[in-house]
Amino acid sequence: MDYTAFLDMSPEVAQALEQGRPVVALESTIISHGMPYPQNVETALRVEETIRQNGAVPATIAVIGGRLKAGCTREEIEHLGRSGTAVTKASRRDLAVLVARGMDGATTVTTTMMIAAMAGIRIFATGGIGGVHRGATTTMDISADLEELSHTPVMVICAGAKSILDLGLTLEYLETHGVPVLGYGTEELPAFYTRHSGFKVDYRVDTPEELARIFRVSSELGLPGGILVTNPIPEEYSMDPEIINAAIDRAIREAEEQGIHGKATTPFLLARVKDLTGGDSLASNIQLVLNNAALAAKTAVCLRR
Ligand code: PSU
Ligand code: MN
Repeated sequence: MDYTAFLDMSPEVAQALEQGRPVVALESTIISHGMPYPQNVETALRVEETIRQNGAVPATIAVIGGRLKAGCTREEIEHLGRSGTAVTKASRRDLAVLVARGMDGATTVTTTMMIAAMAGIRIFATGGIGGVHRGATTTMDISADLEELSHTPVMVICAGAKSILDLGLTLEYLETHGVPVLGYGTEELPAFYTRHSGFKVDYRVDTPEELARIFRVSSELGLPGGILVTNPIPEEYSMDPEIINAAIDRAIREAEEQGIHGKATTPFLLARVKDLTGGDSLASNIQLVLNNAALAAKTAVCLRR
């Protein structure tokens, strides 16, 4: 197995890793499929800046012209944001075809974890992860993100999962597959736009030092999987649960009526929720990503010590 032939690290990321300096991975589906242009590009650049301000080097991950990129240039980020949904949303099953054909791909949590692990990056910040969809008992729609967390050793720092998903079943799935779910400063699983879901995380952790220690022990024990850190959206940016839940319920009904399925489901629901809440949800989304980037950078700094 020699994936290095397909992997391009930016000079800055390669040098940081070589010198043992902290690096944080970032996904690109959030750029191409998760937010509208130009807010997607602005946010991606602000997230990188936040990581730098907290002492780490950002590595935005994507597939560009069939190359696995660990560290995108400003131009590549602009290209991913401007092209939007014209860029293939790349999960694990897409990777070989995109590389073989020399295509572009916006990496999901799954493929960002894969490429981060190939590059030697251990900490990854994002907004929300995929999970078990509502109605999965008949549709079997379960995000590949959960499977990836069970076998790729990367710590994923997110704001929980959106209630477009069945959060209870998502936690059950993670438990079955041996993925620890940590709450940063909370015992409750945050629900992305809101700090509360009514579900408990496995453990509450209060410092980046402890997050780093848990990750290090997991590696030293030889555990194959990742660790999920759920970091609640800051109070001042959290949304009214009634407004957001009404928008989510309506988006799910529309998806069912229009027969949306497969990889289109998550982007459809995200876009509808954003439209139905008049852009308030986009503002919250941006803030929670910045919040996760800061925590990821601090954790990467501790992990290095
Ligand atoms: N959830 C969000 N925002 C996102 C995604 C999920 O709140 O941007 C994206 C992530 O890239 C995630 C992917 O990995 O959607 C999951 O897609 P699917 O459910 O098709 O596996
Ligand atoms: Mn799916």
